Formats: sequence, C-alpha cells, structure tokens
Amino acid sequence: MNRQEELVNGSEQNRSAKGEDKPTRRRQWQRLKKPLRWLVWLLVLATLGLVAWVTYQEIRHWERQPSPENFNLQPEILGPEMVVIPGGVFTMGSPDSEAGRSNDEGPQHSVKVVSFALGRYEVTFDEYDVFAKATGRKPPNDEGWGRGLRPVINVSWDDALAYAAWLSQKTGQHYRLPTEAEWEYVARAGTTASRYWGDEPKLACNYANVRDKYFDCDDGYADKTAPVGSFIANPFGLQDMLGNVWEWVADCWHDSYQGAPVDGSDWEDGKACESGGRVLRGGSWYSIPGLVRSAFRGRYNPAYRYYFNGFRLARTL
Ligand SMILES: [Ca+2]
Ligand SMILES: [Ca+2]
Repeated sequence: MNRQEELVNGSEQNRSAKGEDKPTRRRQWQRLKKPLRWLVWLLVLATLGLVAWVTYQEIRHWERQPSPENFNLQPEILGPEMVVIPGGVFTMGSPDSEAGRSNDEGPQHSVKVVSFALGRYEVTFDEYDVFAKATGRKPPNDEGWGRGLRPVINVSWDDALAYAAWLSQKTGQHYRLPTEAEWEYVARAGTTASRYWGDEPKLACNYANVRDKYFDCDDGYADKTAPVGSFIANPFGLQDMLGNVWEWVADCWHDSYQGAPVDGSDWEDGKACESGGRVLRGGSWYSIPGLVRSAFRGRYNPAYRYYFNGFRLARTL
C-alpha cells in the first residue's frame, strides 16, 4: 500500500469511526435529555419559589411598618413630623425614693391617656420661622448657635399657642400643646425609672443634650442646643423628650397632683394660673441631673421668652 492509499484508507477509517460514534452520542443524549429537562424545571420552580418568598417577605415587612399616614401625619411640609402615640394607663409622678425628687411630683396617681399624636422632635427654627414670616412676627433670637434644625428657643407659651393655632388653621387639623399628663406619658414610654434610659445620669450624654459638666460626660454640645434628633430616641421613638430645650405644656402650674385630672386632660385654671405660670417639662442643655427626669416639673411666666425654652406640638386625632 502506497502512501496515498494509506492516507485514503486512513480517512475512510476515520469517517467510519465518526459514523459509528453518532448513534452512541445520540443514545447518550437521549439518556441525558430527561434528567436535564427535570433539572431545568427544578431551576424554574426554584426561581419562582424564591421570587414568591422575597415578595412575601417584602409584604410582611411593609405590613409591620406604620402606614405613611400614621408615620407622619403632616398633610404638607408646614407641620412638624408627628408620631401616633397609643393610648394607655400610666403612673404619673415620682416615688419618694427617686433621687432629685421634688414634692410637687406627687402624689403618684394613675392617668388614662387616649391616643393622640406628638411631634417626634421639638419644633425647629425651620418650622417656626415659616410661621413667623407668614404672620409678620419677629423671628426669635437663636443666640448665635444657628437656626435650621436647632429647636426654636426664646418662645413664650403664648407664642407656642399662636403657632399651634396658625398651623391648625393652615392644615384643618387640631394642633395644640400636649397636656402635662400626655407629655409625661410619652416621656416615660412605658418606663418607670427616673429617665427613659434608666436612673444613671452619666448615660445622659447618649440620650439627651444636658449640661455635660454636671453629668460627668460629653454629649458634644457644650452649653448650647443641639440639632433636634441628635440623640437616641425613647421607646416611643421620640427624641429629646429629656434635655435640649424645656418644653411648654398646656397646663397651669399646681404645687402638687392633689385633685389633678386622671383622664389625660390639661389642668386649666384660666386666669387663676397666670400668677403660678405654665408648666415646662424635660430639662434643657443647661440642666443639672435632678431636672432631667421624666417626672420633673418646671414653670415659667407664659408671656416670657428664654433661651432654655421651646416646645413640641401635639395633635388631636
Ligand atoms: Ca450638652
Ligand atoms: Ca426637650
């Protein structure tokens, strides 16, 4: 056999070998086709299952969140962000054993509060300045600390009421100052210690803007206000209920809770309370530990403005 014949025969043998492979491969493919089909179906089903599970989890997640209406009640940009507070019963006032206690924090008594909404933060300069500009009022002095998201200061009880009335008129909702009982109910948020983080004053710098040197800690805002929401929220999700600025509430001052309402309403004596003043709660950036407690009660002339004093708004639901 010459070289050419060898090449010809070789090619024929190769073709013959290839020809014999084809049925083998077809059989192999036939054997694999079925499991592969099942594999594809399994992948499709697994993908569909994964998509369904993720969708279900998303729906559950959003169901757990407060709806936008509940989360932020403001109907327009004008109003402060509000938090819906669930109604409940709590013990108002402090026990005799509480460090820093004043006699006017007793007697402790049970108060029932119905659901209402309260500002997540103290009212800010940004919010109040819109009102001041719209009504031709002189913008309150910021003491050179800045406006924006800092809590409005140098506002009287009368100013706070005027702002609430203006916002109510603008929105058709009933904005007002919280009652003293509502304020303490929210500040406590189910807690019974002297502060919503416990009794330890040193921890204040994580939860409140206080007068650092008296608390033996550093909150980053020495002797001035902090932008609202700079500290850890209480269990109801509200911030700066203690510290930053004192907050005006609706009630007239009384020297004790003897005869106080137990339905969460404000204790109103009309003109009779002008001499005693209106109540302020929560302490401020300037306060010593005894004043920064859920039960502590301050008071001031409702017509006076001061750089410790601000407020947050409530809204009737
Ligand atoms: Ca401070
Ligand atoms: Ca405050």
